[in-house]
Amino acid sequence: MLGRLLGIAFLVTFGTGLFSQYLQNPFDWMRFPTRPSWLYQVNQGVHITAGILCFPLLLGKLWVVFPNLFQFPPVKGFKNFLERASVALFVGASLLQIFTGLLNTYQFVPFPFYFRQTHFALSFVIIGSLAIHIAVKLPIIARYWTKKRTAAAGGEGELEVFVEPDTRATHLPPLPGLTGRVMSYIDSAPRSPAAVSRRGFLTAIGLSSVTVVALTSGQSFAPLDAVNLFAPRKKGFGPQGVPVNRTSAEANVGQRANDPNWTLILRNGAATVALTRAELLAMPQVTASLPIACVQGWSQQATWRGVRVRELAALVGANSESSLRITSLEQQGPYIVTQMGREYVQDPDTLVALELNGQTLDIEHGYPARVIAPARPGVLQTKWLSSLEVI
Ligand SMILES: Nc1nc2c(c(=O)[nH]1)N[C@H]1C(S)=C(S)[C@@H](COP(=O)(O)O)O[C@H]1N2
Ligand SMILES: [Mo]
Repeated sequence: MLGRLLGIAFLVTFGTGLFSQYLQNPFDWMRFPTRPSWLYQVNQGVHITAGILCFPLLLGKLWVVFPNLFQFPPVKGFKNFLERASVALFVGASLLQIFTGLLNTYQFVPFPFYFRQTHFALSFVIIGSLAIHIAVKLPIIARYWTKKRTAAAGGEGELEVFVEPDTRATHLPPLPGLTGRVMSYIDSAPRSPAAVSRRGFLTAIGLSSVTVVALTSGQSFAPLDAVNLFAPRKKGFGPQGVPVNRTSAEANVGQRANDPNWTLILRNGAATVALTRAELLAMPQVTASLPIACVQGWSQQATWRGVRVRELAALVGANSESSLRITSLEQQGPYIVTQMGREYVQDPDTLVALELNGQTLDIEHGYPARVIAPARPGVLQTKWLSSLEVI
């Protein structure tokens, strides 16, 4: 039962993770939906929540199989070696994945490798070794479900107990009459059945799952905001009611962002236009209600006001096929330059925002101007804009 839930959680995190990865690192031919505007918010909320759920599920599953991890002799032949190696890879990679993933959501990255690349690569190791694991166990799984059906249909016959070779049957309590129940008991029973009952064990896993999700997922899902006690960010907390990921001090942009001579540079080949903040404010202003949705799971709906990006791009002759290269005033760090595909450029809600929640954009949110677009990862919503370049 834990294995099945864990399998679902892993597939969900894998799918949502792939979506997030390709939004940030697309192949040229990739296009993405820009609606609904909360698409990425939900994707990432589900990704992080399912990832957090993996803690009780994976630790519970490991507890169940723990004695099996230390068999003697450790390897019985080549096939057994392959099987055990894939399980070792699976367990090691999964633990590393969820622990580093959790630390990353708290922006605590004490490991000597790039988080995102490692997280991405490990996800394939995990899904691959999981596929091998399931393939190896397929006969047992098939047999389990066949027996269960027979039992449910009231099928008669001998009480047959199927146990894995290493299970010590003497440790089992007296067997009740139902084949399906007996086998599921063996399947998931802790190896010292006297210590914890099956029901007690599952209740503990269930309660801890509900607790960790309830106390953190309010960062992504508004109805649980009130009990969000442990997530790294809280809705509504921060300047202008929006959390901040990287401050202007950390990004070291204060001086350039507050420079009264700041202009937004629009470029298309040789054509260049420079607009002051006053000139931007003199253009038609559009209001859009869009979330900031961080890869780390937290998100916040906000009201943004500013100039349509497609209108600015058109000033330097961009057309509906044009993508943009977006540059920040920041001088260091991985997100100075980002690219925006044409589907976002063309969306009427994609703005160079000048106001947030009815006030001049706070410097922590990207003053003098920032990009905000529907259904994009927060990390691509560039703050402290410097230039938009048609590519
Ligand atoms: N120039 C720049 N823009 C940036 C960042 C940054 O570090 N530098 N952080 C991004 C990330 S990771 C997120 S989640 C959002 C957060 O926006 P906020 O701080 O206004 O809430 O800004 C994005 N824009
Ligand atoms: Mo972010």
